Amino acid sequence: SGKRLRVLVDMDGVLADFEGGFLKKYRARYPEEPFISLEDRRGFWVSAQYGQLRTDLCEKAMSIWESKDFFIDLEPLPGGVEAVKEMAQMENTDVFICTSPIKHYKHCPFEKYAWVEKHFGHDFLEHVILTRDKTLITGDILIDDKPDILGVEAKPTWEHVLFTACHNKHLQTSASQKRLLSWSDDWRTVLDSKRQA
Ligand code: UMP
Repeated sequence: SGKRLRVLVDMDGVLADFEGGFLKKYRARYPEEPFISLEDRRGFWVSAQYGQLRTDLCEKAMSIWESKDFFIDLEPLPGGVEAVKEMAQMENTDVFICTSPIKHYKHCPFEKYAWVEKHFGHDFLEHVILTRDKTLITGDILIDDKPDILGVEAKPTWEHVLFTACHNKHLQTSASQKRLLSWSDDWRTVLDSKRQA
């Protein structure tokens, strides 16, 4: 078809190592407290699993990503920045980084823009969408590690491609749910299958 393909790419857990960055800073700040290894992570919400471990650990976990420099210091996940740069250069392809900021807004939205500028360059800020509701954003594909992406739009235009992360790798997903195991996986074929659709 002659139509352009619009790809939405999530940030935390897909381009930026939220889980690794969290665990490193949590252990440094709370060295005496129990923690959950990445191997033992289950469920999208880090705060929920820490809260189950011990009630007060929920807010200790939250204090980590609410702190200054948490989001800007996140390491890129292997191959992600390169893949998005390559997508942005592809013919008939529009790519946007689509990410939900936390409601503690003092640092997070600023640092998300700064992270994109640092790793993609200033011009790529044109390609950033901050939203708490991704169902409102139209696109052909959304690459995201969150298993359930819900919002006010019951029928989002995009097909959700689940990006594998420590918290979702054990999940049984439906036969129709596409997965990308990492950025070494065949993301180009995932895009091409939507172009033909
Ligand atoms: N987040 C929380 N609590 C958690 C885990 C993550 O608030 O337990 C935040 C980090 C991100 C946002 O800012 O939620 C997730 O955004 P998306 O990856 O869905 O864009």
